[in-house]
Amino acid sequence: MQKSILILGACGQIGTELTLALRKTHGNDHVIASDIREGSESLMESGPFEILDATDYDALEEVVAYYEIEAVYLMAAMLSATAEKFPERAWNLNMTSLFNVLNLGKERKIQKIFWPSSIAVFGTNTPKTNTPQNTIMEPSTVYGISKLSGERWCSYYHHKFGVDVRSIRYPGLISWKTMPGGGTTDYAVEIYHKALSEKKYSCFLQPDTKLPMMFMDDAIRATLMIMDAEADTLKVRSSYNLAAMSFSPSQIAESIQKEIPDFTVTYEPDFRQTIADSWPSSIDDSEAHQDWGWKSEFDLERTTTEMLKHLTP
Ligand code: AKB
Repeated sequence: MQKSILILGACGQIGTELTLALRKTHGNDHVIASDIREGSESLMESGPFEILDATDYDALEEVVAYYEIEAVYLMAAMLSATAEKFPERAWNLNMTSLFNVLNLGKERKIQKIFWPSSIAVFGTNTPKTNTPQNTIMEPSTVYGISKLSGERWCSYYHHKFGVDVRSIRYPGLISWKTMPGGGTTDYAVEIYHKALSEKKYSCFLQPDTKLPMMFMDDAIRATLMIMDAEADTLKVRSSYNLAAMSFSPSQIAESIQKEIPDFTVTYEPDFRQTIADSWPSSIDDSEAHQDWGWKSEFDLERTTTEMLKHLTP
């Protein structure tokens, strides 16, 4: 009998598209979406869904046993900006959910785990451009601290208990199906919506703040690729650097203005500026290229074309 896949946090920005992509490959009935709230129509109607809190070990164990789950994608997390407002809740959600899934792996109740890390693991003392895989890591945000700790636990569970956990350090993600929530890179999605609805946008970062970014199709493809890779090709068991493009708010504004010439942007940096200033502006992802063949496909121009095409009413 074909075993199933469970997505925790399936209604979020990545979870929604990941669930739909996995359902396409593995069949709708074998990909179980779960979250603490219901999601989009396409997600809810295309396959099984469970209300599930990823921090509740007993409930999670029950769903894993019921559906004969083989692989878990843990996409539930509190992102950087919200985590600064609720540090203990962020730590509890981000760490308890990870321990729950790692312990299911240790007890051989599941065989494979995907857990997302982030460029937030880096800090102000990290080399800012072409940031290497292994470098100084001193995150200054609650979210970054939880992601760096999580990476160390993934590596520990892999080496000590043989848990097959795989991870990517996602850059900021740009998508049109589901809005992001609570991140510092969210401006790069909001800006497209506002360009179309109001022809103006007030950006919470400065015009020249360059950050690593990726279009969602690339992010989903990378996630499926690392999960399909042969276990022994994956030399990094903390989390892989991953890159596609880097741009600043003024550069994304310019690329939108090529299509909507009267679009204007004003800049009113808030507390998220400090978070963005602590992150790299570009990432060296050569180990992902070497180990599992990663190569991005979407640059800023192509991303803008896709975003405006899909969001235009
Ligand atoms: C955030 O901005 O918090 C996230 C991230 C870079 O991990 N998008």
